[in-house]
Amino acid sequence: MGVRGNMLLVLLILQGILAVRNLFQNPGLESTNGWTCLDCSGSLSSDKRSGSHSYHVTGRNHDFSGASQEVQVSGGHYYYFKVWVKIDNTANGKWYHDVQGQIDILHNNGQHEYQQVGETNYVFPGRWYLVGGDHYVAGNIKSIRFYVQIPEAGVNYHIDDAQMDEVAYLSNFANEANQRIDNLRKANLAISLSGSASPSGLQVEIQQTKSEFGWGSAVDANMIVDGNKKAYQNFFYDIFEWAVLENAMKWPAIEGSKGNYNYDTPLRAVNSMESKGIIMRGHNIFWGGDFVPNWQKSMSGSQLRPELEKHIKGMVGHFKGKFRHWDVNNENLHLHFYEDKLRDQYITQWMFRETKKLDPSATCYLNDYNIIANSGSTMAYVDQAYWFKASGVPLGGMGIQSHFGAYVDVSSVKRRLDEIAAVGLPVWITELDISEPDETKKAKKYEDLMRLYFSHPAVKGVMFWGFWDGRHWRPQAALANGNNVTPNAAGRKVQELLKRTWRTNETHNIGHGQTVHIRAFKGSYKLLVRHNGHVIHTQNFSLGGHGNNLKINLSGSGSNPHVDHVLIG
Ligand code: 9MR
Repeated sequence: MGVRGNMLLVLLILQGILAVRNLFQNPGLESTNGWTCLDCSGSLSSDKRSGSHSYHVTGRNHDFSGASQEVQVSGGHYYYFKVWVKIDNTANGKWYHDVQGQIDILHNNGQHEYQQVGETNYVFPGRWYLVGGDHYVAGNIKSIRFYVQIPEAGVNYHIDDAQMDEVAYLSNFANEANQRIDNLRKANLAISLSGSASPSGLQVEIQQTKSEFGWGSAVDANMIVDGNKKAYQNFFYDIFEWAVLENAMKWPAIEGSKGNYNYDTPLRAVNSMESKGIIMRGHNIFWGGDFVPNWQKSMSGSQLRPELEKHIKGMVGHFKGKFRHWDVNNENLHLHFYEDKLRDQYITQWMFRETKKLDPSATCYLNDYNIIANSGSTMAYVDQAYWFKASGVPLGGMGIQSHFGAYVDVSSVKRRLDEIAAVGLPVWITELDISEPDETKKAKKYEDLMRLYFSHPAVKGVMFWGFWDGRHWRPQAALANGNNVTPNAAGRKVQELLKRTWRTNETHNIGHGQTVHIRAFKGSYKLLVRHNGHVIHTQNFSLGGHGNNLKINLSGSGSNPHVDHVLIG
């Protein structure tokens, strides 16, 4: 085989590795082959998302009536299902619909099990939306049928560009993740020594003072400044560099009764943490559902509108410049209080634009749940982000809450994260907790998820949603317990990872003309130069993606050297 033949072979092998096999038959919907309309009529339509056709579903009599395909799977694996859906019309009394990816699992014993793989719950007629998610298929099954469900009968829809594949099982997860961590989170540092003096007994030490990757926690605005809560504060400041106030900035806390404001509580906490070098996220300006202030619940849309404007100005006005991120309209994928009251599907986009206008240095984040702890809303979240981007909304990042129960499976979590990362925006894990009563298991699960997040190129930071069982919305998820805020096994593991495993603190002997090479975690550092144990120089430097060279220039005499300067860069 010639050079060209070899190259072709390499290309073919690479393609085989990179291409995700599509397990749907006729996924492009250019014909009706393989697809069946269950309790409906299906036909080929020229209204397409790509190619020349889509599959049109009409005559739906039940919620389950819809486009479907029987698929081949084997038990003991996760599968991912995705499809683009466009609805034609709305049912009486509705102005948007919930579109669900469903599977009908036929067990060997003849029983059917119906499972939802994911839902996109804010779907308006006339636009293509992504729908789907993953499911773990247990053994003992005969067949599986995927279908697209809408709770209301009579809503017609199109589907196009379907994708189904097996979620890769990560048998070597920790090693692969550690390799990625080394590539992504570390850089090369060289420290060399030259100059007119050439003493012996020289040492260089680097101490990492900050991490480029953000590690933080939600805190209680009162406890973080309360003189009687030192143990709480010590635990926090010992390992975290980022904070978010858990509750004090929510609208009901800021304006519990109309016109009476409490900005003091959050401001006191924010100013105190700022003075200690903590970087903060702002959570949140708006939050729908039951989380709006009570006084708003009976208001009309036209009464509410000026309140929204006043609130956004008040919030951003009081905190401008203090937050790196704003959670603009918390959980808006699921909660549509303001959308419904104002009957305006674009109200969240308006909130983003206003926030960015008033606080240009802050990044505006979406923040939502059921994105990676399960796949209920993963595809809906991706879809929303594409929509915001295409509409020119100043969306700067995707916040993923990450509230886990005891079940943690890194393979499926990684796949969901990959789906989110495909949007191309920075990702923050905004509210990590794992509610697991067994302390040893909890430690391992936190370690796995932290390693997964730290090793993922799209993820820029992780916030824990609290750490102390005396102040945690799910005390079994806490990292520390009791009056002394004593770290439990999970807390000790988190301390170990953040203070030692994923930080660089090293001391090296160095001679004249020598260079010390260190592969170090990215972040901020302090350099100390010692002669016979005495510090003769300290200097701060930072280590980013391109690495760094520190050139120490010594003068003075062999017995009394001093550092002239350190050339950085
Ligand atoms: O942990 C928070 C809890 O103390 C509050 O009572 C509750 C209502 O304000 O909110 C909890 O935090 C939520 C966060 O703000 C948004 N995502 C889900 C969090 C847990 O419910």
